[in-house]
Amino acid sequence: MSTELQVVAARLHRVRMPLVHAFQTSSHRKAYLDHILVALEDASGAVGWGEIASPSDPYYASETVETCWHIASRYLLPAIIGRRWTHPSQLQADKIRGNQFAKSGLDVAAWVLWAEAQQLPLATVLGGQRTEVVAGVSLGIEPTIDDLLAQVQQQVESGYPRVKLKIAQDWDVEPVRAVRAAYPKLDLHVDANGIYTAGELDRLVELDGFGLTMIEQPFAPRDLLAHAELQRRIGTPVCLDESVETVADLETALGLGALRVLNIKVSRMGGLTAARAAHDRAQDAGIPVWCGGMHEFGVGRLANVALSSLAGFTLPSDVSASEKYYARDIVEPAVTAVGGVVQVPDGPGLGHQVDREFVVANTVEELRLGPGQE
Ligand code: OSB
Ligand code: MG
Repeated sequence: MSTELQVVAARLHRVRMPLVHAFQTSSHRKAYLDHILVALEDASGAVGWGEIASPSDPYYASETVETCWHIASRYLLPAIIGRRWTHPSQLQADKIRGNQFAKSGLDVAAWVLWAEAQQLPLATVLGGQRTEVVAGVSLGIEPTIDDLLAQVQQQVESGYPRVKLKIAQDWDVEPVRAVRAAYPKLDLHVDANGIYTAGELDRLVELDGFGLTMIEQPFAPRDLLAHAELQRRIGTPVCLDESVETVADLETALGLGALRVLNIKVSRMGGLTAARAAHDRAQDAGIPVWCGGMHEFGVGRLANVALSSLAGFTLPSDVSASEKYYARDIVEPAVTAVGGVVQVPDGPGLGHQVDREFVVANTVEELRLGPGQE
């Protein structure tokens, strides 16, 4: 498509929403989230929305909400405002190192604008084939095993066919044993968010006996050799999340035998452009992929749904229905799942309306950048 687009102004909204159920990982606990919505305004008057879904604190990745705000307003937006472009990939901020979450919000907004300009669904312009995608749920660390079993029961009863459990040294073999005993056939996997060290490899080998679909990111992001060593010792596939921020990271991990499954997050990869490239590379290498999540609000969630429509996303995603996370979402209608299946929207762009009034009502900070402004 050769229609020319030009972002003439942009807005950032820092939006705060409480979670329905507080979430605890191996590193932190959250009861509400602040994400930054990005609105890119085209010369035609059209608006493309994206979401910077960075955690508040630098425990999952190195970014925070404040660093994303700084990078987006000081570097990323000034570099695109006023530029003419015909494809979102032309707006990649290659000169700026890292800062994937900040980059992702702008990249998604550009893809949405581009899809809307063609009156096509985001999934279609990405090359997605599926009309529906299968979602699983990610469950945090709970105060007791009974609390965890109640969470698993609630989600399995809602129809989700796959459950992922967050684990840490004091919450691994026992909760996995309990959930496995209660659900012998459930598609179950665990995610450590990098909390184990190479010296604790034997503890992870113990998890090999529970028929898990995968063990996600047991070791620190840069410790690819430990992942490769574990993969040599167990039959359960090792899945990487935090370790892969670029396609080059994936290449290195493949070369080392550090993974058999890849979690692709739009945010962690710096946007849909790079997420799609990682999907293509994994598909070539015969590595199954699935779409991870960051508790996105509706905008980021719909970008995840669109990405999940690509052919290589053969495993259930972490892109559950809005209601698992938020009492009310910022898109209308909210994202729903029936029997764990989410429909890929067939309307233009995101395919759902952004509820601007609700966004404004939940905005705690706002910035507008236009021509001549820094
Ligand atoms: O590692 O996948 C992760 C949430 C916050 C930080 C890291 C992770 C997660 C999740 C949530 O697992 C997935 C979801 O959006 O449901
Ligand atoms: Mg993870």
